[in-house]
Amino acid sequence: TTAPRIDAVFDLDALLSEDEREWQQRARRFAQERIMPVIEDDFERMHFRREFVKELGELGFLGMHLKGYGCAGAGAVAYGLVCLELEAADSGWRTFVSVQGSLAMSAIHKYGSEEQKQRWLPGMAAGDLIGCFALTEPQGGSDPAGMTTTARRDGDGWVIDGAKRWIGLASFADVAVVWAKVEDPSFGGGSGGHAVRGFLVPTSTPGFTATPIDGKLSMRASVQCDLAFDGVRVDDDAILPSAKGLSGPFGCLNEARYGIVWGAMGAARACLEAAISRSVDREVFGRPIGANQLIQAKLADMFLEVEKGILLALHLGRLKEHGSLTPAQISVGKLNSVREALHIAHEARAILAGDGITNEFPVMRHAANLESVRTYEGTDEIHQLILGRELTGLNAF
Ligand code: TGC
Repeated sequence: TTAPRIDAVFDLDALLSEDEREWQQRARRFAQERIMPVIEDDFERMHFRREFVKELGELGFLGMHLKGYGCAGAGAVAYGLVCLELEAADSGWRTFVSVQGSLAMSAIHKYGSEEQKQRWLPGMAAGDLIGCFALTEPQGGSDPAGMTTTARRDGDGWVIDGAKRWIGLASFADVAVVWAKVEDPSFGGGSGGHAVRGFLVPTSTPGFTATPIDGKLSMRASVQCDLAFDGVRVDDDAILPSAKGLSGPFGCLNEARYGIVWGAMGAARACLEAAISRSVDREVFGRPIGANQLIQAKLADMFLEVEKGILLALHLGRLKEHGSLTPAQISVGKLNSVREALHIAHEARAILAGDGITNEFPVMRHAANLESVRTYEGTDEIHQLILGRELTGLNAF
């Protein structure tokens, strides 16, 4: 790996605490020793390695930014560094940590009752239980206010009907955080986004089905599912008491989008590393291709964007630690990191020439994964429009 050489140019380590560097090293070791030896094969076979979940829990990576309930209570920068190192191996594993920690566990931690937190969080932090986050629906993900999944009052419980799509890890999950519209005005019901409430649905509940989506050419070592809710009955205490309206799920998306700001830079760094090592090893016209000015210009530009992206992520992380990070700032980071990571992956593929399309190098896998990362948690265009609204005061949605 040339990662230490890339790190050395800017000495970003100097901006980190010893504790943060330890988190990063721990994640880098897991990525290199556990994920890297198997990832090409898992990607090829569309295999999600369930046994890693427990190991990630033991390392403290699950819900690591949360306090109490068995969670590590680490800082935002430490969490970001873990996302970066995991995604340098594969976006699927950073996605798992995001869905489990930033989405499902955050929802319970932010909005759950004490009983709900005690019931679910310790097992999820340990990797004994898996959670998923069911927001996006089959007709599209950009406008959650238009969701059609409903929860209606039935005696002292709730009955959920509807469908969700692209729900990560749902077929492995023990609990689903399900966002649905309620009709009962005493629970915030009515029309539009204000009627949205969250429910904790054990996946063993009759009427709940999760079907993995086949034919994906991206995130193949991860699992995304179609969900169906066919008269799914849950008790009164399944509702998240403190999430009222769409600000509930958006509060969790903020957490996951923040992790992507860091994670995508890990994928970018891995592509840059592959391009650097190839530039030194591969000879054409009697000398290493890296001795050509055109290749060096590409490497320099790729390096620039990796370093700028990590510095931006670090700045956002420090703002998050001070409690002042805004959704618009997160949009800047998510849009920039994923867009630049994809560009870097494409440039690396070009430097690797024909071999770049094979799984001898991780570059096509990262490029394919990043197409998903670009789309979920707010597409590039959604983040452009969030920023456009911030700059003009005009809402283009
Ligand atoms: P609007 O409908 O007017 O606002 C609704 C309420 O939400 C509040 N809000 C936020 N709160 C906290 N953080 C944010 N980032 C927030 N954004 C909005 C807003 O203040 C309002 O609150 P209230 O109390 O007044 O009701 O919505 P908007 O006009 O603000 O937003 C429109 C838009 C397009 C930006 C938003 O709908 C959006 O971000 N759309 C993209 C949704 C998205 O990212 N979907 C992808 C989900 S990814 C996923 O679910 C996959 S999980 C990964 C996996 O399972 O693998």
